[in-house]
Amino acid sequence: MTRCFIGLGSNLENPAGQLRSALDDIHALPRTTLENCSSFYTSAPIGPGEQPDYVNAVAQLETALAPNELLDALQAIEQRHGRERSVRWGARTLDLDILLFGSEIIDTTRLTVPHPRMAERNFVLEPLAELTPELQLPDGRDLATLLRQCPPNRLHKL
Ligand code: A4P
Ligand code: MG
Repeated sequence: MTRCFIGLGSNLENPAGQLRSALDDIHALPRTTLENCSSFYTSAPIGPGEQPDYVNAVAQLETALAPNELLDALQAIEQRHGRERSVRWGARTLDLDILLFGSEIIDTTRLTVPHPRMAERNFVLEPLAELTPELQLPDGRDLATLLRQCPPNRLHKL
């Protein structure tokens, strides 16, 4: 089993409800246990145009799935939540990102892990620190340092 962290985000159609039901779906994944989930946070949108605020959280899993299988499963959940991919960083009903997959470093056409933008995003780092304040990234950087260096962005615990 591998410990992984998933970033959840939504800013359309009852975002907190989207996250709650996504957690139920993750809980039901084969060969996977949902171990923990952070608080939910509202956060100012990063991306083009006018968009509603996001609700973000981080979930901790143990999985026997391979990284690609986990990505397939998460994308299937996004699809069931009516996710439409049109504008990059555009508004969405549900976004599930693999933040960390054990201590693996993955760089394929489909998958980059650790998630390349997590270090700049307090809506990822804060909830992650709630779950594992002592965490070190596979490249040796520690979460506490990244949090101190992270650019500020409006964030409120729900
Ligand atoms: N992909 C590569 N690596 C990964 C990974 N580690 N986890 C590929 C998940 N997917 C990964 O993703 C595009 C492709 O990335 C996938 O097909 C997969 O093969 P997508 O979900 O279709 O598109 P996206 O999410 O719009 O693009 P991107 O670049 O992944 O966006 P981000 O970085 O996820 O940012 N502001 C706030 N406040 N809160 C948010 O949650 N989220 C975004 C999305 C922008 N602004 C936000 C938030
Ligand atoms: Mg995404």
